Amino acid sequence: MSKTIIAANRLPVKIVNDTGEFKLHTSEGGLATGLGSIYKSKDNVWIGWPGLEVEGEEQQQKITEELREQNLLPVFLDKDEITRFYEGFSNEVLWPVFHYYASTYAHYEQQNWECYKEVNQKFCDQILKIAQPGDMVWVHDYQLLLLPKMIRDAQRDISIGFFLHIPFPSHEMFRLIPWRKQLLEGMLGADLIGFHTFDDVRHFLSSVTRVLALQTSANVITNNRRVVVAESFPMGIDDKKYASLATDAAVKKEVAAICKTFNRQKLILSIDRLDYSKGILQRLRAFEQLLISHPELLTHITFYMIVVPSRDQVAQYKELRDQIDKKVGNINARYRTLEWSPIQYFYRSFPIETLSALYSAADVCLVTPMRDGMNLVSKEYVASRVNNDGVLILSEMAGASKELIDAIIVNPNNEYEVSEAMFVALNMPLAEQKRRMTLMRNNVGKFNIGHWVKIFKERLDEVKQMQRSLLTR
Ligand code: GDG
Repeated sequence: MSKTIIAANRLPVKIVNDTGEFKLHTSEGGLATGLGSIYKSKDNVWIGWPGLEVEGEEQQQKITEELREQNLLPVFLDKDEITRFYEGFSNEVLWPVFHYYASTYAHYEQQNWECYKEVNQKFCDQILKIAQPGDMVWVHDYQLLLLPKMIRDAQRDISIGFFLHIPFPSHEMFRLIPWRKQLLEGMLGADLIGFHTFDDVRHFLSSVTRVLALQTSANVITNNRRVVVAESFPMGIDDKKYASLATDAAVKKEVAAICKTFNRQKLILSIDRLDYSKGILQRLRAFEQLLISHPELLTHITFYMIVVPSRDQVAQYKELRDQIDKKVGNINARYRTLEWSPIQYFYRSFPIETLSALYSAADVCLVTPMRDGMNLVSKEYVASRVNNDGVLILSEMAGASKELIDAIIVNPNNEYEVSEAMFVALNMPLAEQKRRMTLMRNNVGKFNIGHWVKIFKERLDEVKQMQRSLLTR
């Protein structure tokens, strides 16, 4: 009986060090939910880093045993690997280059590259301990670009799928990376390579032909006489979970409390991880522009901005946080009154119930990344609007803008356009809100996370069949 092995940088659980004792917390992330039906059944396994340094073999052994009961297999990383593989290479080379921030934020260091290779090999070694011919391995994201080839070289008779959760940049960006050739070769170890959008596929194919001089026909690449397919699979969310949270009694109580606090003010909401790609500073400037252009809105609107701490060991992220603190402080100091503040800013994470209450309470959701693979927050807002009202403002640089075309689509670099979009959204007639939201809700409901998992797996099976039929010709 063949099995499915999922490999991602992080396990779908978080290990928390509770004063010397390690405790497991389940993750509510979209990927964990979507792949839950796979890794929890039969002999299937999810391999990944538990998100924390665990010292000592005894402790590691104990955690491994606990995780095994949940079909999880840990790859432990030491301090040096966290610094070099995770922070140094994944987040200071791949993340900035793939989000078009090469010149500002990328640092190319040979030692970090060496460590990136070693950690990918560590994942491979774990997989090879359990993989049998006929199994399927589904590798996720930019931290593991080399893994498909490593597995392929060691074990040929296996189905390998790869999915990139962040954008794939244009060839002009990608070619800047000193190790571009090895990275592409690594990805091409897979049989099926998935991206969120067709543009990502296009960029990937263009790099494959220019950097590796391989032959492509439409979206099929011929690599060493083996065909590899690159295709777009826009990731969805668990729409039913957000719809049912929105009608949950406890969440409704929270919504009522939020509405009472803000009286009859209109709420604009944004939720992001701390990241320069999310356009948080530019969004704040657009909000300030709104207050300048439309002073009649003062005291009638509140911008509720949640920024979730992320990668705060990396210097650029600390700096960004300081800049956001300063900008929020400036705007609030300039426009606040005794009873009112234009921005309610939170630098922490919240339980999903609170997010749901905010999605329900917000008249406008502002999602304006400078670049984003997909952006699930935009879809979660839509799924939460069970009354079909509310307005989504969405950056055209987010993968989600290719699907949620009934949002107000903006260029996040154009602060005037974003501020005017906010004005339009705050004044949009209910009938128009409902028309747009209904169309978007249909899309989010139809192309949900279950659909995403299903079509990726089916397509991988088809690619394997195509490879076999080509061999027997
Ligand atoms: C990467 C790509 C792509 C946020 N704050 C809290 C919280 N969240 C949850 C949201 C949402 C998730 O985190 C963020 O997902 P995004 O898609 O918006 O962004 P990334 O983290 O950058 O994800 C992205 C995604 O991968 C999937 O492929 O869409 O483009 O960059 O689900 O709800 N969850 C809780 N508390 C919070 O305070 N519980």
